[in-house]
Amino acid sequence: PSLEKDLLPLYFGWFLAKRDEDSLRKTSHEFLEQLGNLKAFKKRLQAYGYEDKHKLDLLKHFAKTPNILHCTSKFCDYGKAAGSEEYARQEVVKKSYSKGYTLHITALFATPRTVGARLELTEEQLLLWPLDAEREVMPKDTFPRGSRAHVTLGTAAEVQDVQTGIDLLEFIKLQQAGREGESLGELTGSVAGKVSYFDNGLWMVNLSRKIEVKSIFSGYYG
Ligand code: 2AM
Repeated sequence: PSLEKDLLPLYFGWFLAKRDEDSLRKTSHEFLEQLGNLKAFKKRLQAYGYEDKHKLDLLKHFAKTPNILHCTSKFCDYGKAAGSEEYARQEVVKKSYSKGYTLHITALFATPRTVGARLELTEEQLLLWPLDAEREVMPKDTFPRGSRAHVTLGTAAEVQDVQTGIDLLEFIKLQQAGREGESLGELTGSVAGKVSYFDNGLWMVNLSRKIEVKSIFSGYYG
């Protein structure tokens, strides 16, 4: 038997194809522009730490954008993260590596910390979703599997990417508690949909038309 072990990546996930990545970045800009221009948004800036509505530019607020748009399925930290070897060893992970998948974006959301796209994973994609993905970051709550699935589109300075999934679960937790959010308007065009506000600067637009993006399941070793 070989003494060499398989190298584990920083993370496994679905990586957006270049064309769809470019277009999702544009969609993200469009979302932030339209959201920032909503009267209802301008009236509720406190959570974002701005007193003066003329000072808030959401595109600037989310100063950091990921180099590669993706949905993380399993954060391995090159093997240091709990459960990463077990994850990588699964037949379904090996078999799916470098395969193409269509991801379905159902909503876009912004919080004072992060902006992201909510994904609805298919049955096939859920096979690649770790059983404890939600519990890992919110151990006290119970969520349907795949609730945390997202693409980070941007983060405020000093905020880590991992926050995006935690913020998404915060929305879902409120929805599970029966809160639908305050209906505060509609966005149009590529980001058409109803805007809901959940206090503390939590904004979500449920897209009238889901956005589909092509991706490749793979590992990031950078
Ligand atoms: P993200 O999935 O929300 O974008 C590299 O840092 C990637 O791994 C990022 O995409 C990041 O967040 C994700 N990531 C970082 N730390 C993580 C953690 N502890 N758990 C899950 N994903 C993490």
